[in-house]
Amino acid sequence: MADGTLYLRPIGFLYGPPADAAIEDGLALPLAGGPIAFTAAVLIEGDAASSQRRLFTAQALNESRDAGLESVLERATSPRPPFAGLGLARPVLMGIVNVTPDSFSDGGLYDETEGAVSHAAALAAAGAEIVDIGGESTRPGSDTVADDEELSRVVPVLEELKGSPAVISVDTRKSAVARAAAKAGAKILNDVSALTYDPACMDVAVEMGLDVVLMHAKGEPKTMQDDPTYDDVVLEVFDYLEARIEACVAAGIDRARIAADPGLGFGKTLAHNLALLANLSLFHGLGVPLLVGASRKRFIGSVGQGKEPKSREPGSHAAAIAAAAQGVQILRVHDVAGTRQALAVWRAGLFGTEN
Ligand code: 7PJ
Repeated sequence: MADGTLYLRPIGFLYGPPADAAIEDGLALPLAGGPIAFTAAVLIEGDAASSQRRLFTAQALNESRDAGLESVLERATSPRPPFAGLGLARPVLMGIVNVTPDSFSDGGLYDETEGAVSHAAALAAAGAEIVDIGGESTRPGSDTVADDEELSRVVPVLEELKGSPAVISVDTRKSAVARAAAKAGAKILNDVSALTYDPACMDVAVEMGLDVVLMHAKGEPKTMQDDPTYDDVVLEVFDYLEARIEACVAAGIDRARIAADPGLGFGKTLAHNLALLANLSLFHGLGVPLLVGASRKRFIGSVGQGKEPKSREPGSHAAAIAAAAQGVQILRVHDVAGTRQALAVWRAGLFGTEN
């Protein structure tokens, strides 16, 4: 069956008791260890330039395991160890805390620090198991921020969050910020450049024992939305993330400390974002936990008529559900309480249990 590279896109999901029963009977396979099961998969053979797709039932996959298929099946179905100490059987929410004044600022102002700290505490209280602290805007069109400025925004916030019940993540591309953040208690380095913008980030992650989120982005924030093109966005993003995972493992980062993120909105058109969203299950073939950040992004406004970012919450909840329904383990969101409610009711409706 396998000559070229194989990609597996699980589809036909089962939730709750029928999932367990179907796995038991060989009619379904566990998605990243479960609790979701898949009853079929699209097997994609080839590369971004040219690929063929064939649909298989899980039963057929179970029966025809040649070497190439076996390895991708193993990665897509094996249980994931906890990430940054957090179990992944239910979606984990990462609450977003921006310490990025839009207007002129001296950085690290008392009000700004206190505002970020109390927002982080509120997100944790609302159910965020991770809070992600960022001092550099990487939105489309944004400029880079100097190391000192970013440090003065982020470090005082982290210092005050010591003892927080949530795991602290720092959203940065810079090794100096990552190192200072780790010293101030951050456990996760969330790098939208997948540790490429500042290669010394790799050493910091190894040295400080950080868990890392590797995100795909095409180009720099300043220009990334200037007509991004791909032959096949899904396969290209997959290949990139796979290469970055292997580079990190080769540099000494334990595979169990790595999560991967397709990077919605980072060098992607509306069509690219929707292709990624609709094919998230394929990324379980990376063999690591997945993180997705759709919250309030422009594509949600395009699909769902939301001009203002804050008006994009219902669409953001729906995107979180679309990701969770494909087994994505970590969701990066602004509205933790609202997303939590949406996910709880979605889960209740599919799994038939309260939690
Ligand atoms: C993401 C992020 C994302 C990860 C931002 C925004 C832009 N980190 N940092 N994934 N987005 N891992 O929140 O709109 O999607 S900043």
